[in-house]
Amino acid sequence: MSKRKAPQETLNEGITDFLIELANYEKNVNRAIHKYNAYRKAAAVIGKYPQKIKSGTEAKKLDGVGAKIAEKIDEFLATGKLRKLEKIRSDDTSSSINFLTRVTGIGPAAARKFYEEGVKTLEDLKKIEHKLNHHQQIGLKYFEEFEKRIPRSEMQKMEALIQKELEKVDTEYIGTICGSYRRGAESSGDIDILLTHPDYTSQSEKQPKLLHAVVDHLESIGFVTDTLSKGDTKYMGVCQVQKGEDEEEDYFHRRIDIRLIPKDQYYCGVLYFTGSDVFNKNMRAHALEKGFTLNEYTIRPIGVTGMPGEPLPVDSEKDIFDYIQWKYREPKDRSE
Ligand code: DCT
Ligand code: MG
Repeated sequence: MSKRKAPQETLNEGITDFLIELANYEKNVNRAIHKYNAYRKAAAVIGKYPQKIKSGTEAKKLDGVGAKIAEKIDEFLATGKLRKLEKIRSDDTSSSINFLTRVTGIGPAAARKFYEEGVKTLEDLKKIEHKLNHHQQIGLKYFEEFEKRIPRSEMQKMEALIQKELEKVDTEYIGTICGSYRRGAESSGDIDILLTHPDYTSQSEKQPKLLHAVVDHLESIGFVTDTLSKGDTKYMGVCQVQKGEDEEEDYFHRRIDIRLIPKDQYYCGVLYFTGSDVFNKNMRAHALEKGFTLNEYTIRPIGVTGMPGEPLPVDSEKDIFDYIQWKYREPKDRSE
């Protein structure tokens, strides 16, 4: 999961930017995940709105924009800023905690703990490096590089490389790069790969080797450079494209996650990890209305007792849309 969402380049980017800043504040400093979700939902719906918003009242007509956000939009339109944000930005606790959570491996709770111990800046973190866990140490090592978004051209290069190398390990692998890249984004925060193999289903034994063989191979060719964590089904690490002979500058180190998913759960996984997170929430809510419970693994009908039944068979993303009687939406149309 990437730490920072791309700033939106839309008609209403002033508004969407302040909503995303407020969302991050609620998540990182207050650990108020519902408020975080509410701000992200409002930012997504306003990001797609095709006109320049002229008032809070106009925005309030959109699903996900309530009275409080409408008020903030009015203040922002009238003054060009927001007192609440000005206050948050100038508050030492909020700005320090917010900053610390930008390091991968440091979540809201760890950030608050460091802050209470007097650790507030990158320099402070470097001084207590020995106290950081391995994940956090790598986060610190590549702090500046991980902050940089990955241009689509580089994502395409990595996709070609990964598909080629997967084929070398075993021709039967199926791999998909999900996340914002699959939605067509011009830049991405990280690389989210979903991997499956016909030999591996939710009924078969665990097969961590299927994941580790791929990781080891990507490491052997110098593409994977560091490991943050390596489980049976989820790998988190760091990769880097090797520069060509005619290229001057090194590529940046990038965050890469690889998940091994049973074949029968693959398309629920692809759907979930393609996102966006706001789209996923809306789709899950719609599924519930139609009597299904949907998550990153399965879609199950909810019986009269309210208990979810057995997972339904799924062979494509479209199957999932069909079950809940939703018109299929291409990845590029899944921002909200
Ligand atoms: N996801 C979700 N809910 C979350 C976090 C993630 O549904 N709370 C899903 C949707 C997107 C996918 O996981 C990958 O997450 P990110 O990498 O954080 O999102 P992204 O859309 O790929 O954005 P970015 O370009 O910043 O990586
Ligand atoms: Mg991503």
